[in-house]
Amino acid sequence: MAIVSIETNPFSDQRPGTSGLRKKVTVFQQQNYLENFVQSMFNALGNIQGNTLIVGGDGRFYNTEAIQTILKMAAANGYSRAIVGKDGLLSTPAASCVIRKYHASGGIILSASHNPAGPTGDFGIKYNVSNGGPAPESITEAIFDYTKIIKHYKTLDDTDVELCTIGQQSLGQMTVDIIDPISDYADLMAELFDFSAIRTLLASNGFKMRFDGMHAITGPYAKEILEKRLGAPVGTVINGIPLPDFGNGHPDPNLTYAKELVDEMFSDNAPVFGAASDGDGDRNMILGANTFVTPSDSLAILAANAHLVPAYNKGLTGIARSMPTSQAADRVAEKLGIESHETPTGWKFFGNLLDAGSVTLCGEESFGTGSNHIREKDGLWAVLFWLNILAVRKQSVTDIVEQHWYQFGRNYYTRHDYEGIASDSAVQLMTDLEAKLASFPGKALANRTVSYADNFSYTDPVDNCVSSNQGLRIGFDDGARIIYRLSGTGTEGATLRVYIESYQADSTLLHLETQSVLQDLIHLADELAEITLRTGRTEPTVIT
Ligand code: G16
Repeated sequence: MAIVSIETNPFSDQRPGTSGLRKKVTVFQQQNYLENFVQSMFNALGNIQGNTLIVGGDGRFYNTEAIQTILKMAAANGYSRAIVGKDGLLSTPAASCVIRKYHASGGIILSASHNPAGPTGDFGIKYNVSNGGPAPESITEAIFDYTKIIKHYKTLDDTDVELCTIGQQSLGQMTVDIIDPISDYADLMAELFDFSAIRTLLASNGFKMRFDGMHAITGPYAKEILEKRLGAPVGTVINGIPLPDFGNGHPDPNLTYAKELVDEMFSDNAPVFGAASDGDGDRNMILGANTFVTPSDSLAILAANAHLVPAYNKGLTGIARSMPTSQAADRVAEKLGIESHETPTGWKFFGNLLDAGSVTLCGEESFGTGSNHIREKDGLWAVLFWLNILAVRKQSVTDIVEQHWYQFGRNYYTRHDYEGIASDSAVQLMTDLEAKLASFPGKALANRTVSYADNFSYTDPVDNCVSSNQGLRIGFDDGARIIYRLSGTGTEGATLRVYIESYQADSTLLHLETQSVLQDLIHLADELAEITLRTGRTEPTVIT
């Protein structure tokens, strides 16, 4: 068990994206690729001697191999303790929970979120800091800087750790604790929500729910919490066994990929409540019988009803949303008289606001919602929050959504994704559009007047760090917006995301079809950025 130093050469493509480093499995399998990134993480963190590290992942292909490599390198680099989920499993929210609970100095999470898995699929790695949240840009950029100059990495010449046995082992000078990946997280959920009210709801006549684990990490968590602790009938959780290739599926909980659930929820015999989570358990999709709740509306509705839930009944301090998320939550914050923040895309931008106590709830259009209970977005938490509201209000999901619109008005909202376009055309499209923005304010377009047009830049109110180049925004005098961004999570070519929103307060116009309502803005978005002309695409790959 000697510590060995291995010579290596830098890779040029290890800059972390929106949420860590995500690449094809085959890229990670290159000799020293993972090792270089992990050593660069440790170098960027500085003094890690004697620290505790949490390690776990979403169970996708290459998870356990990566964990063995990481543990040996952690021991060789001076960590004194590693805490690892049994079988190498930890959902992203559970990892955040245990980092906080065991006062670890940080954690390494292995996941490419909702991206498909398997030998030809995607893999990913990210570092979370001691508050349980994703490392801020200052750390991810420092990691990237080290990846460009790395010459050696340190590891241990030792046998693998037994990941399947709960208990303590040693690896060199480091203690390795294999823990149950579910219980700490499930206990936290029981502290936040009224489990007794939810239990009564789930047992009540006529109430039926379905949760789709999409063969990813949340299946065992959902079975433990919904079926065991809350008494939902066995079978409530479908696709509940995590598989290394996610059953060849695409565990992205949206209307396109959660097809089995969506078909059931829009059938004649639909359950009252349906939900799904993603590969690593941090995303959520909420459905009622024949109703899809947009993630932006879901955030607003959770905020407006938070007083009904034990953990939040003393009030919220504020709400934060990512810039492209609809402005629905802002209206709730205004009514509650609390702070409201607009941050760039990426959960890491919520960390400082949560730590400072400026906000209690956060959310993103990309099916992410969470609160100050941890520092990641949390899929099952959102499901339990909705169940708690349903248990207290005793109304259907549809009624709750409609009443919300009557009270606050409706932000019609859609996202159009153009996936797999050539990276240089995508960058050129954004550059050329940005050059035109200054001429837009004051112009009449799509029967509205442009109020502002800019490239979103964010100054963190806590540490004053500036994050620029966060998406092109065109805002109109009636509150409508068109936003363009290039995704930071894809692994092939570029994905252009176009986010379109328009507000309606007239109570006779709240039940229209979203794409039709937004038709003029959708056309305008194409025309201004010349999407069809430049990409040859006549329609988006995914419409949400
Ligand atoms: C990650 C981030 C989210 C972000 C999402 C989409 O989610 O944590 O904050 O909204 O990616 O990012 P992009 O639009 O750049 O693709 P996840 O669930 O993939 O980890």
